[in-house]
Amino acid sequence: MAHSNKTKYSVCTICDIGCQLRTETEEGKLSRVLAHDNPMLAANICYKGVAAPDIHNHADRIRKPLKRIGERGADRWEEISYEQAMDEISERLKTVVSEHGPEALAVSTSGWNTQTTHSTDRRFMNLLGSPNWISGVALCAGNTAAVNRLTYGWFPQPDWAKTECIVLFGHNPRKHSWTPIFNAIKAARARGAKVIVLDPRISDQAETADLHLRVRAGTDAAMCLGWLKVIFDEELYDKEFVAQWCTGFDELKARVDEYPLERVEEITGVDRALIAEAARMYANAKGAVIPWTPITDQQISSTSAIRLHSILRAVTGNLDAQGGETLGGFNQSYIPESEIGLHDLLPDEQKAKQLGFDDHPVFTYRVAEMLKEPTEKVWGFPYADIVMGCQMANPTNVFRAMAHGDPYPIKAFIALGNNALLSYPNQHQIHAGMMNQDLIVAHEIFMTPTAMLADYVLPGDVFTERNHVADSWSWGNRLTLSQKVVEPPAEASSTFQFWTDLAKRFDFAEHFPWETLEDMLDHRLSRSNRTFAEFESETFMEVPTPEFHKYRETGFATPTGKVELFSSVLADLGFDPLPYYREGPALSEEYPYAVFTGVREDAFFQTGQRNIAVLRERSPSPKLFLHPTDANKEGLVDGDWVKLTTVTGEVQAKILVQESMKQGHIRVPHGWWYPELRGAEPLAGAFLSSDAVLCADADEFLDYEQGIPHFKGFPGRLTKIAAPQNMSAMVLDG
Ligand SMILES: Nc1nc2c(c(=O)[nH]1)N[C@H]1C(S)=C(S)[C@@H](COP(=O)(O)OP(=O)(O)OC[C@H]3O[C@@H](n4cnc5c(=O)[nH]c(N)nc54)[C@H](O)[C@@H]3O)O[C@H]1N2
Ligand SMILES: Nc1nc2c(c(=O)[nH]1)N[C@H]1C(S)=C(S)[C@@H](COP(=O)(O)OP(=O)(O)OC[C@H]3O[C@@H](n4cnc5c(=O)[nH]c(N)nc54)[C@H](O)[C@@H]3O)O[C@H]1N2
Ligand code: SF4
Ligand SMILES: [Mo]
Repeated sequence: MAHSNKTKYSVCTICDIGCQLRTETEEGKLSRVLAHDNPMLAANICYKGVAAPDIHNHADRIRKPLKRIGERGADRWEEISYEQAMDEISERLKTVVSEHGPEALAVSTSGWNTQTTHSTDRRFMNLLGSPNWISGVALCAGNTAAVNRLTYGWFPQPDWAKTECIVLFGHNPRKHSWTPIFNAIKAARARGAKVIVLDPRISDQAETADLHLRVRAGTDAAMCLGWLKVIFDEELYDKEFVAQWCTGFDELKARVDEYPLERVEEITGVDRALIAEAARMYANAKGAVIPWTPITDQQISSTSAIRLHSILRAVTGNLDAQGGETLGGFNQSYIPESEIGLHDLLPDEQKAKQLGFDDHPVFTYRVAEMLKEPTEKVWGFPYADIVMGCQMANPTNVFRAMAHGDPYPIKAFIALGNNALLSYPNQHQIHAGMMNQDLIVAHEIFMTPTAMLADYVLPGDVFTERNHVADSWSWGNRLTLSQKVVEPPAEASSTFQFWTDLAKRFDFAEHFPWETLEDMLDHRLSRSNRTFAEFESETFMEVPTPEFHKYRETGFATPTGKVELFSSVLADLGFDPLPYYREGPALSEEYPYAVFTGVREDAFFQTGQRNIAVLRERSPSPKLFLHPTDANKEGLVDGDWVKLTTVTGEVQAKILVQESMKQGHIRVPHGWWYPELRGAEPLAGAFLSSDAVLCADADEFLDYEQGIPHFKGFPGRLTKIAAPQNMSAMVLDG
């Protein structure tokens, strides 16, 4: 798609869906961010994107490297030069490596906001010898990608343009939450596509859905088994595809027979007739999709639930099919992140030290190595690091190693564009782990609670201050131009620069041959004989037309070359090769409510933007949703403050009584801290209202195969408290 040279296009990274937006500048500063001028893309903007100038020009942006001068976490700093910071970081990292080995370095990042390739992290770590890279995507699309590979070797994307039926397992895109997906669903509905929503609440998507199944939180795997029961019993599956392309049908069928609808109704709380109706609607549609959802990424039966989505796609003939879901493979004209990462350079013995490798291997190197051969055969390169999620360490194992040295110590921790303290389960353990480090570096744009715990805080640039070509996280194969429109302030720079400058100090310079970010983009575009400058002048976006049924030529990228209904990889690892339902930790008199985290807030992305006035005024305080019956029982009314307690801790928040909530359930929001309490409360109130305080990561809360925590329906109790003294009027009134 060509464009006029005057308009600048940047990919918004305030959230991770990456809308391409237009930018305007005034006197060298970003002044306005606007909707796209291409009518197909013009609706893809939300008020966070519009607020980009408020974020990028904010007075509190970190502009100079900071070095800790007080106790760790005391939030006292001196400004130092970038060169001094990099020299000291490099020396201290060398000391950690010489005392504890290279695996004592852990890096945490979610990659999309720092944008300039997470694979430079991996490249540096692989050269150094550390496998311990973790990411928020372990609880998001990254782990889904890894689990999808078990069944058919890639992570598909919905064919939004042609689908006739959309199934949303919780996933609730809205005008200001993943706007492009919201728009895609809206357009499909306008064409007549049906929407089925599975959600304990009457969510925004549920309100307009054709069918709404109000599942009990955490029971999605059981629901899918019920759907398969109907689909098999009523012979609604694609027999030809199953016969030719799937292994393990009989074993799967026997497993599914263990889930008659009476049992599924009992587990999920949904009427069996409605379960059957939904299964039929999905299976009978000529092209149906189950778009990715974080809901099944974050529950105790996560691996089974994600596998069941994969299996449903396959047996109904919706895999790699028009109106169903497409398997894209690597973009052929852009060197993928997977290649930049140099995963083949990390020795096997270091890969085997990756935390999680032994006990929860599904998204670690252990499975990546098992899938290497078929991946190379089908997709042309052995390491498919889709959505950054396919060769990660397990976060819980990493924080245990940081806190307790078990099974070996992690002593250096680098967080890049990730507020790690609040972004995984069991915040107390993360905190203990961080307090036990010899070196912490945070690459950040604002002073977050995580950055407050660092030895060095490096000022990050933002998406309007660097060039990039976004590759849909190696998931789809669209290429999207993102242009630098202003200079970064003072000494702010990219994570690419950070790794390049660290590599020089470690004698890895030959593997970091690029002087500038644009050099690296030139390298990545060299496969299609273009430079970044040429790409930039020719196009703003390349969208290859999806191809279907490619497996007929190549087979699937699994060990058997087929869709593995019975997973040979899980069998080899000693796990149940067939999907199953596992009940989460039981509610009790002491903890009578099923708590779930999530329901993203329109105004913020995850733990961010609480300091941006135009956004914060839309959502001034954290809210727990409660059904009116439960509120009555607890003697609570709207606006009361409560303490919510679980086995790992307690947080405070306001009550929002909602008819739309499911009885017996409580919603707790993600990511709350109070930038305005910096100086008044330790770590700016990071422990006051953060969901990570409540989420346990003891074994009985973890999915077996991936070690993913149960965020959907864990036990908790409520106690009414007085309005807190330390909060501002904005929080108390809002
Ligand atoms: N407890 C708990 N943990 C969760 C979740 C949950 O619901 N509960 N959700 C999970 C999910 S779904 C996801 S996607 C992940 C999200 O995890 P992340 O995407 O890592 O999100 P945050 O942890 O909020 O960290 C983003 C940080 O990046 C900074 N930042 C923004 N832009 C830039 C930039 O351009 N450069 C630099 N250097 N920094 C930047 C922001 O200031 C912010 O502090 O978290 C997961 N973790
Ligand atoms: N404004 C804004 N938009 C965002 C984000 C943001 O932080 N802010 N984050 C982005 C990211 S990284 C992600 S991962 C997505 C997440 O966004 P979504 O995929 O929409 O997920 P949530 O908003 O957490 O929850 C969606 C629904 O799941 C329901 N639910 C809770 N427990 C269960 C369960 O056990 N089963 C089922 N079936 N449903 C359940 C909830 O009631 C809720 O209505 O949002 C993206 N969009
Ligand atoms: S939905 Fe909003 S925050 Fe997310 S990328 Fe698009 S404009 Fe940015
Ligand atoms: Mo996410």
